[in-house]
Amino acid sequence: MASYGPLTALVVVDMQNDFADPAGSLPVRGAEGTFPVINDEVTLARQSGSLVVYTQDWHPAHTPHFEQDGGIWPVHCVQETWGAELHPALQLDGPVVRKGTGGEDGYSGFTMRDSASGGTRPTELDRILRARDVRRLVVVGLATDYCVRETALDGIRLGYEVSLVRAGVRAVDLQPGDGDRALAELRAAGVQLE
Ligand code: VGL
Ligand code: ZN
Repeated sequence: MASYGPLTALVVVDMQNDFADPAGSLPVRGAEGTFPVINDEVTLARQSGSLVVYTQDWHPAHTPHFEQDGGIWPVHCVQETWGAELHPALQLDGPVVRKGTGGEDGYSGFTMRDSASGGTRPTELDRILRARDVRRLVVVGLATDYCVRETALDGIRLGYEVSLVRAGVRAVDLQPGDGDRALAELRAAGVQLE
């Protein structure tokens, strides 16, 4: 378990039906094993006075993020559909930050990338954390090699101290080893692996 206090926030990344449920459109292998770990972290974080904030991939029906529109992913987490809902087994006890809402590509909980202009714009996440004077993030969720990776790296870039609970993440592994490579990269970037 990670340690918590008022200056730490737990960031729960994309625990949505399409990723976390075997019936989802982009199921992450082993995701069911993260629920008890993440729910325990949520409980401890809240008991310790930490904010818990959840990210939610929230795509329009067409976006360059999807294979059908020129991207690489099957259709997933489409706004207002079952697949985009946070999984019912997840303990929900804090604000939800949506990303990709305007059809942007990209994976971070902090920023969204406009695939036409290449520019990025921030989500609400950094503002929510700064409003609470948060200095340290504990990251869990899906998927290690995409949204967890990008969110943790952006956290470091933005000046947060960042920890990741290994038992609370799983990888897509489009290429075998992607998840392990992401963890090594995160460690090299200064993320503490717990
Ligand atoms: C994610 C692939 C596509 C993620 C989101 O949450 O890691 N992966 N969209
Ligand atoms: Zn997505």
